Amino acid sequence: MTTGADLLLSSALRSGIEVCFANPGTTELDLVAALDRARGMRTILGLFEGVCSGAADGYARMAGRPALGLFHLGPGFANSLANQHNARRHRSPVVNLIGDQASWHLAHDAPLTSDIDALTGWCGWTRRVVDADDAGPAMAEAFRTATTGAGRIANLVLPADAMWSGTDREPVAASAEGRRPVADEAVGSAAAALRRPGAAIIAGGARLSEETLRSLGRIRASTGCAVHLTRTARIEVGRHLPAFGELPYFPEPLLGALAEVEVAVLFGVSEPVTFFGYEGVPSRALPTEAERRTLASVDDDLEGAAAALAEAVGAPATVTEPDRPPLPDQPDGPLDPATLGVTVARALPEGAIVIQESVSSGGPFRKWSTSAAPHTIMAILGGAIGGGLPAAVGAAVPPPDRPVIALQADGSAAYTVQSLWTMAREQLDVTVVLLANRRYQILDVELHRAGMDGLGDVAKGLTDLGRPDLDWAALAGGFGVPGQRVHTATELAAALERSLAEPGPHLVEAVLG
Ligand SMILES: Cc1ncc(C[n+]2csc(CCOP(=O)(O)OP(=O)(O)O)c2C)c(N)n1
Ligand SMILES: [Mg+2]
Repeated sequence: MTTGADLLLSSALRSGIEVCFANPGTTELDLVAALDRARGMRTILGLFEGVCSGAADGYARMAGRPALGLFHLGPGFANSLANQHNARRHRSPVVNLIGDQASWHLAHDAPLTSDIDALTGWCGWTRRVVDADDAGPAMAEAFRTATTGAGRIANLVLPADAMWSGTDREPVAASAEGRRPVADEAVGSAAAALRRPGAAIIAGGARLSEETLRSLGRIRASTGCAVHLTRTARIEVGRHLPAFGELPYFPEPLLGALAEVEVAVLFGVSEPVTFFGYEGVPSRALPTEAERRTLASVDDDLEGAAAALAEAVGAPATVTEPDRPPLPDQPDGPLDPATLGVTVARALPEGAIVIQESVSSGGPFRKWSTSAAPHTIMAILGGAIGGGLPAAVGAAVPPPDRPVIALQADGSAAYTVQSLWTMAREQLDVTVVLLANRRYQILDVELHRAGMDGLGDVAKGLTDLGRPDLDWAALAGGFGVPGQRVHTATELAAALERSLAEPGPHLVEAVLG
């Protein structure tokens, strides 16, 4: 017999979904059985739902198509929410499957019953599957929703009886809706803006490809405009591409970087705002009087728009980019963000994927990344920490196999540490560089900025992760990932070389002074 669960999965497969990050329970057992029968679907267990949601996000960013997330009713899905939030900010295409009580059992308010719609509405589109026959059309609609524009989250709520009942319907294939082309008027308006003094392109959003970045380089070279990047969910980086500065995180340098802008061309992003509101500091980072013109929104065809703008400003096909500073020699001595950044930039193999949840320690690496071998950087834009290790899991899954390096702050790693086990079980090629500063450093920086650094032991105890120190090398070992601890830049360089040469996951605990 073909069940609703079979129809759901065969429709997913027909639409090109090949991976499911799952943490099931009793209401999902028919899906578990159907996954067993679904040829071509790689099913990966996560030991916490935040691992599954973050992995689906990382997978989507690298593969450019959705994976499935599978969750156990409201409580299971609730555990996944912080990384659903990040996925929403990344505009990742994701299809979530959320089991629910059998339809006739719902009214009895059994222990695991809850308001699932209240949770799914918070992060995306939602559709409840009516019965087994509806499973195919529902999956097709979810797929189209998830793949509209840059991408979004589509949630399917699955009553257990709709999954176990039989159906004779055929699977429904859906195709990606994709991005919208940019209108000629928007290109013309941006080209006119770039002829003015004080013109700047502000680029970022879901994805900046090599082709897009080369077009931006051509535009900059021929118009002399400034190009500022916001942090981007996925960006190609390296000495083979034009280098653009990334806008600073803290408000004062952010506002300073944009102070001279008279006309801003927004490309894949809305106008930049400060991460938080601070008393007396404007939320909008561009000068009030600066004109804003949108060339392309996050859902638009950025490659096409950038190429069209390059033509419109009469940019030559190739331009000479300014010389890139060579990477410094391998440093020695204690590890700090600066020595770590150089060491990692030097060690990057061509084609690496760098997951950056480095929080307060990542600046120097990002600076040197533009002088390093060609690689991809994925940041965590939503600001919900605990996205890095799960994203590394997801990024390591789609072919072609590319080595993943997770620059991972310690406090954030502790939220979703179970990711290490999935890396071990799936033998994913991930090297975790665990940035062990033993504190919530960024909160100390914020306290200092707010003039609150003289606070007492209670406050200090809320940003200090010591007493006891987390033993990351041992934790990794416990989850099945070979771990080691290093204290100097030379030791880190040697550990990276070994980890990157061997297949499978590794963790290097880099103790920062
Ligand atoms: C889900 C979630 N919980 C809490 C926070 C608040 N928060 C932001 S940064 C941070 C500490 C980060 O510490 P760590 O990962 O060690 O990075 P470091 O600041 O040391 O570089 C916390 C608790 C958050 N952003 N998201
Ligand atoms: Mg820390």
